[in-house]
Amino acid sequence: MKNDGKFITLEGIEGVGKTSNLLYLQELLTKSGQNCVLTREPGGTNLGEALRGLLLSHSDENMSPDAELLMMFAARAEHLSKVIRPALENGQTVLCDRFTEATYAYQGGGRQLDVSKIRDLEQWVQGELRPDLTIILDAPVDIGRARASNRSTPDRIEQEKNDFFERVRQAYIDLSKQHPERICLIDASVKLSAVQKQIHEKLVEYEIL
Ligand code: T5A
Repeated sequence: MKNDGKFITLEGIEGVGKTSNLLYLQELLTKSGQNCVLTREPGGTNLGEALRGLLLSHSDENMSPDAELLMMFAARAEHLSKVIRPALENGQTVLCDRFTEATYAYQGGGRQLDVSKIRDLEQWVQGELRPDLTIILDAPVDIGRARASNRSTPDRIEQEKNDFFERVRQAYIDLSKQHPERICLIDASVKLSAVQKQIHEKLVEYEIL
């Protein structure tokens, strides 16, 4: 695949500031002359947004962890084929609010699914494509949850208990250690301007800017 554009993803537990900082990233990259496409997972296409609705809405019937995992990748397959790959081939920079690292963190860490299942699906759906840079916004669970709860009522995943989110956070920290060449962790517990300063420094360090 011709892959001229950069693929950047933003990750972290609930409420750490992904949406706020995605807009900051867009501003920085646009100023530097890059043509950005902003998107999110699960979502980004009609099918993906419909699956997002099913994944995040409350239901009387429990969803099995395997069904949850497969729906994340079904949405991702559509997103890659309709939005991400075409934009990268067109030389655009793709800024995505969550991607496969979220699956490792939530379904692998949180739900404790076998990571080899995730790895197999990642290889099947993505082939060799991985983000050029993943920024993980890291903050203690109570800070993220407090910020998120100020803003909206909890969705199906947000209603999980603290130990679930502690496992998610730890899985993100582990991912940043396993793939330091493309995944970095920054401290998101500090005020927004201090988070943005770190993001700017990482873009320079990873030669995106
Ligand atoms: N999921 C997703 C999986 O389980 N597997 C997968 O493979 C994928 C792709 C998606 C859900 O799906 C799960 C994970 C999620 O549970 P989502 O909407 O992407 O949901 O995720 P949320 O974390 O729920 O997104 P939020 O919009 O709630 O949180 P954000 O985007 O991290 O936070 P943001 O920017 O909206 O900020 C929250 C509040 O905090 C303030 C903001 O102003 C806002 O009010 N804030 C700060 N306040 C003080 N200091 C700072 N530094 C601040 N930064 C932001």
